[in-house]
Amino acid sequence: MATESPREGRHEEIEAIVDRKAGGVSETRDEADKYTVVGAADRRTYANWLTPIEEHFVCHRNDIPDADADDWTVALTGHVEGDLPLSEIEESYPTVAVAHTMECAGNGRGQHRPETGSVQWGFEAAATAFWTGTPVSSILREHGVDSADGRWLTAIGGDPADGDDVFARSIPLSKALDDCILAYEMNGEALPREHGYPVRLIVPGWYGVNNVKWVEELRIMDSMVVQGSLDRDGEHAYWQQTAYRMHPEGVEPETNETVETADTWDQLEGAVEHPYTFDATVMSVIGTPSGEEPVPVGADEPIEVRGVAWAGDEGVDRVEVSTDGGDTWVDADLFGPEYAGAWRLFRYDWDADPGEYRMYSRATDDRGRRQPATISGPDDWRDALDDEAFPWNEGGYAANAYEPNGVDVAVRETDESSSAE
Ligand SMILES: Nc1nc2c(c(=O)[nH]1)N[C@H]1C(S)=C(S)[C@@H](COP(=O)(O)O)O[C@H]1N2
Ligand SMILES: [Mo]
Repeated sequence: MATESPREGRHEEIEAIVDRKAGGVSETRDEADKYTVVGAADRRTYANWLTPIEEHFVCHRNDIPDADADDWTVALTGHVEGDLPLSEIEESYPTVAVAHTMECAGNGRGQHRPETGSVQWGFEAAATAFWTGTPVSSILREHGVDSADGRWLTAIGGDPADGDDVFARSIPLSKALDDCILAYEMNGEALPREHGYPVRLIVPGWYGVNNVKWVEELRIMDSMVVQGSLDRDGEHAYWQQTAYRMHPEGVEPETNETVETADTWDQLEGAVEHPYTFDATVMSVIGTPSGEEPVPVGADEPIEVRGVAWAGDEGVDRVEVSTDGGDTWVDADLFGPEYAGAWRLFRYDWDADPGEYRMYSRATDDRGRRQPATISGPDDWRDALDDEAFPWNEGGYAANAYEPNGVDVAVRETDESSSAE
């Protein structure tokens, strides 16, 4: 199992990433430095649809493998067999680009009270990029797989493990054939090493952990990964069956070979005893006003409240904004690009008088599921859902409460005498 001690070199690596990111991201630590993590530095990242690489958060557990695109190969195993050099993936198959809102399943973990372990993210571990690559379906069809038949695709990262665990994640083969890609570019540039160079899996709308970086093996299986599934040493199922599962304190989640639904919220409502973090739960963040400085307001000039909202495999149906701490709500307009698996922009023209305001946004997905107000205490588990609260869970996963993401904004009268006209 992975060790719990901080590792040499971890801080240097984080500093190097922050340097490459030109200050667009900030360091976020977990107490034992087990993860390499940096998050978006600024709420204003969430006022825009496309997240520049420089502002895209980073999160992984192990050291970044020393990789060379020229001799990187992805092994096809399980119900398929083959070795795919990266050059063949790039040249022999169609090239596509997909938009994907990547959200770490631990986004919002820092809002759990009492605190849970690991990286104390606020809302800064979410971002939207265009990823260029090859459809998984094109590769698998070529190898004789063109229907899912209830099977699973397990992607394995080439990152050297800290302990003896293998970074392996399984997704339903139906999702993989539907819209997943093996990506080798991000926002039109070669994949940066911290984002998975030379090739990673992109699972549109699904939590970051499913988007395996540095992919070295794709395995078609009858079940999701359990111990013994892989032809290699070590712990196979840690990242699928133990970590990234939602459960109350002190509970060891049960191992499953399959689940009746991959929808994370349906699982949370009871379909699976201890849900897997698959597609993202409905969520929104206000990007501007950012609350960092007072907003000047003149007569008849509304303030544009702008942000982003996403809902995993679902569409965003509605975003409401409150400027009075949740007492009253108004509908915002959705606008801009509309891609499955990526967030929508929202805006609301706010006629504000000078004063101090507590602002919230809350989104509803197209199945009518709305962000809860708060995160419950540790004893409630699923019952929290009846009280419009998100269930506190020991790993701090999939949180989407709106109150902890609110922003305090001061509105000030424009000083007419100092204006240039
Ligand atoms: N091989 C590998 N892939 C990985 C991880 C990892 O530790 N190893 N971390 C996952 C997690 S938890 C997240 S949130 C995303 C983050 O992707 P990003 O760093 O490109 O934002 O990568 C995922 N893919
Ligand atoms: Mo993550």
